[in-house]
Amino acid sequence: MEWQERIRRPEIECMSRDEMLTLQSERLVKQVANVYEHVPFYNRKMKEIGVEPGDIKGVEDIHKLPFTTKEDLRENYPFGLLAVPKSQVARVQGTSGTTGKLTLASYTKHDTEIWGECVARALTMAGLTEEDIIHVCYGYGLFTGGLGLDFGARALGALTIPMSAGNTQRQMMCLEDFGATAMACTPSYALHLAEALEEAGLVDKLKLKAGIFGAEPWTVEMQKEIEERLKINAFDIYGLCEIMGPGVAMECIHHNGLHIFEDHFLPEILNPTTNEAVKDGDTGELVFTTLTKEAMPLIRYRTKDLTSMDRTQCACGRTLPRISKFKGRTDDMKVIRGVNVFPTQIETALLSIQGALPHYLLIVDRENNLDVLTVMVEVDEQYFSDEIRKLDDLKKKIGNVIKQAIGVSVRVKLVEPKSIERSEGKAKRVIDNRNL
Ligand code: DLL
Repeated sequence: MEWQERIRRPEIECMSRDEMLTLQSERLVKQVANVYEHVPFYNRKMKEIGVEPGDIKGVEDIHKLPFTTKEDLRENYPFGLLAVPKSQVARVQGTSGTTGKLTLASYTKHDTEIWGECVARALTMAGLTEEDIIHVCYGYGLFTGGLGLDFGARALGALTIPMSAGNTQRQMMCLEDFGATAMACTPSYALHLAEALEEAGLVDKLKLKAGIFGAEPWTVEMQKEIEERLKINAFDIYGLCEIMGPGVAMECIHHNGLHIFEDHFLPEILNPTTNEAVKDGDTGELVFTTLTKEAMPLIRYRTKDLTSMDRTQCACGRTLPRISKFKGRTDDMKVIRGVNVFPTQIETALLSIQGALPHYLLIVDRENNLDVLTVMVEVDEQYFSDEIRKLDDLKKKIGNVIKQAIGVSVRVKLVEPKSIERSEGKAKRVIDNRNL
């Protein structure tokens, strides 16, 4: 398959750095004046630190502005952060954390149009056009995955199949019958679908060429595994409901980081402890200021997502900066006996071992005041039918490779294929039984 370079808005996506800074600065100055006047929360926060709209002359002044956190959204739930009268809110979307209230985001009609446009740019980055048939199996509802991809596919003019999540048998039937050329879901569900399609002997009957996968962290190794098994080109798409939904950043066909649509979302990468900007290439927390959002603009929103910035020219011709694939969130990080561990490090280690399957679960316990990390992983059926020695050897090997990767010993529990529950949306990879 030939992957043709397509750029939906070259006048924006290929702007010079100076032009982009001018555009962002104009938008930032307007947005700051807007929130100061219309959002009591920001008016108060800015007054508290003695900053007035006139102090913000361009993006170089961004560090003077206060941060916004998820807790601020919770405290102002549901409509406390609106910058427009509620009658102008056209929809709400949300995300359910593991506990407590929803995180809710509001959008005007114009916001949803910008959202569709950003996702259409993202789909174009994956080489898709109005000729494509896009099978959307992200959930539809308050979660932004289904509707976000739907808005984007519509703006692109492609044929949209609004499947929503779940019912794998039906997904497979529709993928085959409607001749989808692209599909969109979480990477963990893509893997589950790949497994089911292989068993049904359907992979070669499909016309799929691209997958638009995101909403959860996944490694390059997992990306390759999905590409090989589904025989597609897999693209990483990023976003969060507070800022917009999917389509905040997206990989192009060169798979060299995710381009941020920084004409709408001004990115910063900060050291999460000192709150200072880190150098390009260094990992830090991604922080966004929405430059064009009408209903619920956010200033310096702390995403807790960890990544690094690359401003070098991409082979696709876009000048939009790229962020690296996400290592995880600051709150996904587990401290095991004093060592910081991300599930993605374990995923990379597991996928390098022959015999280990890409289905795993991490369980953290505390025994006699000591943290114990158990890695439960599915392995090839043959290890259970062959001599026990092979199973023991594989277990040792997995333990050693993981110890090398993360620096702490783990317990390894090998289980048969399909023992670990498959996910239809965002996968739950970690169970932490410690009462921290
Ligand atoms: O997950 C939006 C989305 C839908 C993105 C479909 C991509 C595709 P929320 O439910 O608000 O929104 O969750 C946002 O998910 O802060 C990240 O921690 C994580 N996340 C989203 N995309 C990626 C990705 C949607 N590509 C939270 N890689 C974010 C890693 C991701 N993590």
